[in-house]
Amino acid sequence: MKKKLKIGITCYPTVGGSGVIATELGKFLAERGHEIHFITSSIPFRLNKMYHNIYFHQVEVNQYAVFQYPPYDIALASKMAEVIKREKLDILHVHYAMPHAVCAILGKQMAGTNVKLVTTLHGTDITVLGYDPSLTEAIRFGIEQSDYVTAVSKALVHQTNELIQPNKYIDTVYNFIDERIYKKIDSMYLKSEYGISSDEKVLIHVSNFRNVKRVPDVVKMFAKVRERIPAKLLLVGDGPEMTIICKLVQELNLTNDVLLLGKQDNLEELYSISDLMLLLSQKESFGLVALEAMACGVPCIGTNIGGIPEVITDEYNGFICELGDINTMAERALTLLMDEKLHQQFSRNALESVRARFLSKNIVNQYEEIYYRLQLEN
Ligand code: GMT
Repeated sequence: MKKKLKIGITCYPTVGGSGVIATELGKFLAERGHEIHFITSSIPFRLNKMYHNIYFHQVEVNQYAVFQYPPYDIALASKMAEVIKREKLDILHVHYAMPHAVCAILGKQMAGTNVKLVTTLHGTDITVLGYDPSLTEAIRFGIEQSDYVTAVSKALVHQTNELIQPNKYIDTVYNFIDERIYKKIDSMYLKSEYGISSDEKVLIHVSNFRNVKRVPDVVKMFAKVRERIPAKLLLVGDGPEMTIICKLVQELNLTNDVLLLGKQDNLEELYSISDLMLLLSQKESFGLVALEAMACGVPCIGTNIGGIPEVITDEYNGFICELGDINTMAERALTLLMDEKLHQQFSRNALESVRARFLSKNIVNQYEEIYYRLQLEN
């Protein structure tokens, strides 16, 4: 029998795909008997159940008058060192090169042990920070000094190599969802609660409403669909673009047809009443929300950007369109929504894609194998 490992995990614990993946991975690993130590600034939001072998170590960041900025990075490195030593960690798996991999390298040095460092790149650390020349060296350092580096899509591996040019192999390990939660369920009662009639098609977009998510494109594209068929758009989430979106919805006379639902838990209930998911981003290393929707049998329309075409397969479980081409997006949406048989086929294909390529068991196996391989190097 293989040794159970002691694994530290650091991520941004607030809402966001990277925090979700880090937390779900920790939970799955704990179910396999490993001992998991989250080292984060607050309890990861998906850690909503007691596990006897999951521990939480809070990074306390104090504000001192002498510092212009609170020293999060140093406080994190120091906490990592403390946990690595006291808990005798075998692995420290950090999500995001900046600053987490760099903090982990420092924490490992402080601890003076041979803990193995795994870094997972999620996107923003490369697709946004990677363009900032003041950070390139730090990102490269974080990647090169990690014992193993993964990225959540082939596109992100490619982009990292182009932009950062690290002297390091980067493996692709796709994201996953918990299929026990993300599956089609009966939540039809929600339709009547939201005032959606049975002849209306439901489109859904879920994001943090940052500029890169192109939510205005979602609304404009929906307006074109709405001109042809009865439909409702569910906008789920909140963020900096919300005010612009509210205005746009009013300008396009869509207030009765666009439901601004804000941040929501239990997304599977919303996906289960949806006919189509829209992910029209201009930056997206993976697109976890598309995978969540697909697991509930919802076909998707996505842009030809980053890792999206690795999740949504054009003309199989959805459609891939060029960024900003809202006319084609609307045409593709109508093709699918007006053809019941095609929609059913795409819906089945979406479920099959999740089973074939993103099954949690297989993805967690991949991470576990990486950890065990690194142990052999000790
Ligand atoms: O999409 C965001 O803005 C949040 C960000 C995050 O840190 O959670 O998401 C990134 O990581 C997710 C999980 O790997 C990916 O599904 C998202 O595509 C990626 N976001 C971007 O690349 C913009």
